[in-house]
Amino acid sequence: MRTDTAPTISRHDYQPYPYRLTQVTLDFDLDPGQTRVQAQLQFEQAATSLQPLVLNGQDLQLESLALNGRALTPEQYQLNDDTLVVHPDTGTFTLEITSLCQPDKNTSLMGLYVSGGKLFTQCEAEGFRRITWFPDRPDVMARYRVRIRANKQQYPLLLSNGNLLEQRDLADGRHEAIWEDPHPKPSYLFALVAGSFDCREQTIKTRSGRDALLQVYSDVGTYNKTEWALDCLTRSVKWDESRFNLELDLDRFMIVAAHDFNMGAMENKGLNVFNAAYVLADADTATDAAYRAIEAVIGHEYFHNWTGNRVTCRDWFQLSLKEGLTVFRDQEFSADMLAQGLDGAEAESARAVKRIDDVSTLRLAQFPEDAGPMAHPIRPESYQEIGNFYTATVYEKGAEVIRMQHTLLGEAGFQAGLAEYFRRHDGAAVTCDDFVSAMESVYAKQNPGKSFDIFRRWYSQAGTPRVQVSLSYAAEDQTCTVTLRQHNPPVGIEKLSTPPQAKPPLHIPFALGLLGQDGQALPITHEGKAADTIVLDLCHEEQSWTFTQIPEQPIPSLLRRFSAPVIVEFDRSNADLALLTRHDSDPFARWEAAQTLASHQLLALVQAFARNTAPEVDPHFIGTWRSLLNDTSLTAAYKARVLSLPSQRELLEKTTPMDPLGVVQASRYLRVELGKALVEPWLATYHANTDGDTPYQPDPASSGRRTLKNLALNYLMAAQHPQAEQLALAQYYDARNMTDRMGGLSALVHYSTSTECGRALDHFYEQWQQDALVIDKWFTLQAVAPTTSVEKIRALMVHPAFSMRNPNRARALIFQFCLNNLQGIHTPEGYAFWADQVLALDQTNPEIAARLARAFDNWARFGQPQRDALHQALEHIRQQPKLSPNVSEIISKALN
Ligand code: 0A1
Ligand code: ZN
Repeated sequence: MRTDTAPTISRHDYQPYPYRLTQVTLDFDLDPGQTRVQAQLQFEQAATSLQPLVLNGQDLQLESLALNGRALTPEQYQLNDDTLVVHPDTGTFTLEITSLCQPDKNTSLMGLYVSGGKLFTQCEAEGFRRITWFPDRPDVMARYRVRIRANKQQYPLLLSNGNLLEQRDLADGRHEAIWEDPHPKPSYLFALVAGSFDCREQTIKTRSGRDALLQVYSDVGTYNKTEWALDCLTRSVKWDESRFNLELDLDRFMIVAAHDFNMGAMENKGLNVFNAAYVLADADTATDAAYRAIEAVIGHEYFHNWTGNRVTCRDWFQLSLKEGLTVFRDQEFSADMLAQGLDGAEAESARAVKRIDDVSTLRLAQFPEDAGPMAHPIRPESYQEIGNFYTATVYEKGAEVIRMQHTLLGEAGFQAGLAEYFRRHDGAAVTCDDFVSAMESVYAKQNPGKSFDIFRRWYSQAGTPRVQVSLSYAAEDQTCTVTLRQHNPPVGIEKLSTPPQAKPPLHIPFALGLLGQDGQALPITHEGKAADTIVLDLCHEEQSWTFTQIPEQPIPSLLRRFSAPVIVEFDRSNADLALLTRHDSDPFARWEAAQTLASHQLLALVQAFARNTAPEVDPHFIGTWRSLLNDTSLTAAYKARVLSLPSQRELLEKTTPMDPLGVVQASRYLRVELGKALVEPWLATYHANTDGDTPYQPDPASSGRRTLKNLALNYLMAAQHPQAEQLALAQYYDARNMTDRMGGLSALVHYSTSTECGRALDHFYEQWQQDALVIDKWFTLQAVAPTTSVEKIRALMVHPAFSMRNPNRARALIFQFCLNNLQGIHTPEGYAFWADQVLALDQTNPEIAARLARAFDNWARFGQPQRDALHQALEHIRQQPKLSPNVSEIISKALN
């Protein structure tokens, strides 16, 4: 049994650091086997008395230590595994530390590590302590000057944050570069990169007329794949100027692609390091989805330059301060890019596509998290391992909490609040509460006497609130009364306290519209204005609003635009949902109505299969789908969203107890039935959205058509239409872009029973074996194929192209199988396989292992036999002698 459980760190225990760090000078002598780092740190007393100086370190070998130029002997300091304590005798002093680290032994990909023969650093959240002894916390900000020395042939390029001051050759084939970053920063934003790269660059003029050099560095030979990335970066810079009034504050902004990377990308000041998957793209190798993801991640990291870097977090409990806000900003950037050149309802519908995708992600990843053992507020109260708190809650729910502030303040008010935030806090390390206060200052001006006192609770309350809706209509005086009632049941550790702690009500902006029986909008008069959509401020447990001059019994359109991260409880008939599906003028709510209808149908099928009764598909449901398919007013991108069935994982969340195999059966059955019943329109849709010979562009309109075409192909394959396999094969072999190629191959992998599928997979491998990102897709396709078993995955793991050390590859095969192949994973062998892989990954990369460990957080909600089997698999992990603190925290919470 494991003995050393990591201590729990609490938000309330925050203490300011007793010293200011005025200057950091780092000398790197790079060598993959052993790198020597000489650090010179200048400190100034910040507390009222002299206190011991505590520095963090991990996997470092200390060579020497000097205080104000005098070497310290081991009796003069305390050194243990993770801290070094020095006792300064003056308020202002310089500490010189020489230490060694071993990049090529560093498989955690935190600190300084080797990837593809190059050297990279990753310091967020606590990686800098693997580089040198340091006050590795975000509220200690300093100016950095960095000298890098390395072999010139092996590492022709030496990069760090800021500006390049000098570069020169040294003896013995080595060279050096000196970088200086004029902006004070916390250690988590430090970066260093060394190696051989292609570089694509462009000089742009920022709004004030300054020149800025934008550069994208990638593997030698991949220059042709960085055009899109540089274009995304340029658009990000322009967008932040035009929409948020924020100008680039650097002369040089660099992005570097790494093949081994734990996350998506990292916003190091002026030197972003990216997972290559979010940099490299061309028509032959990247799908439309990859192009959009690159745009989102490049935007996200760039936007951090202001929201995260200029104003940073006081401590890691405030992570959502930068992440929630920056996710909100990247979501808005992507939505604006989709709506470029459009206006009115067309622009709204284009933006809604992004909103739909974001809400789907939230429901898929965050809602279950908020209902499970890892539930935490967007500003967590405690953690054992901060790496475990880069969660959907902190990021995605955090973004929803920012979005609600945007809704409450309006665009202009939100901009004013943000300007106030920068006015107050530029250059500082602050808290979520500081952000809310800046926003509140504008809100209180707009709404005299009101505050964000209740709104603030979103930062401290876990769980997805439920909003019960009831509506009554009085024909005699043409009034309609809407009552909203909120409750937020206990989640996670809250369930352990008896009696359960009551959770106070939240401030929920609830957007509402009313439709007449003919589907037309019924304007609502609220706060003196008449509008088709109004926003109700729900601040108490229960509130009612009465609207007058409503000429008929209305059908409500609820939580338009998904105005709050809540679950709406309102019983309504499928007939009303069908009406909303056809007429709701809010494109988000319209999609929601179609999804709800589909969920009702799917859940009825799950039940039928569970009871062994004949499955039936409601002809009205098919009718609704037909009318959507034939609706010429919808864009292809929107139509593809509205006609997609809820994912199996989303549906699984709705079954009680969770019934994975029933969900698989029901999903497949409904796809087959929809395919068969609508064969002609699917076929027509397929052909109408085939772009012929036009050269590939990743623009929203043509990628929308490809998405819809591929959806049609899947329905036709599901229905075993006689032409479908030929269409899929032709699409695969003749494709002139990766979206079509993957669309064809994926349809085959999911539905074909012929040997053609295996041949196509072999052909794909042959053709793309040199391209790691494409081969990731090849592994993923097989991981999620319905026929794939544990045995097949084990066979793929011994394929020469598979490596557990590369996070992208592990995610492509292992994570995809465990998370998205319900049929394959929910078997006794599946669970044992999952536990084995968590333990195997934990030996080399605890951050990644802990993510896989979370796959069955919700084990207790499964029916038997899954529940007992999952419990056993979790126990098996818990019993292992040497778990990392990362995995240990996850497993112990799951078993709590
Ligand atoms: N701040 C980054 C996320 C990130 C966090 C940790 C990392 O290393 C383990 C890497 C990146 C972002 O939000 O993009
Ligand atoms: Zn971020």
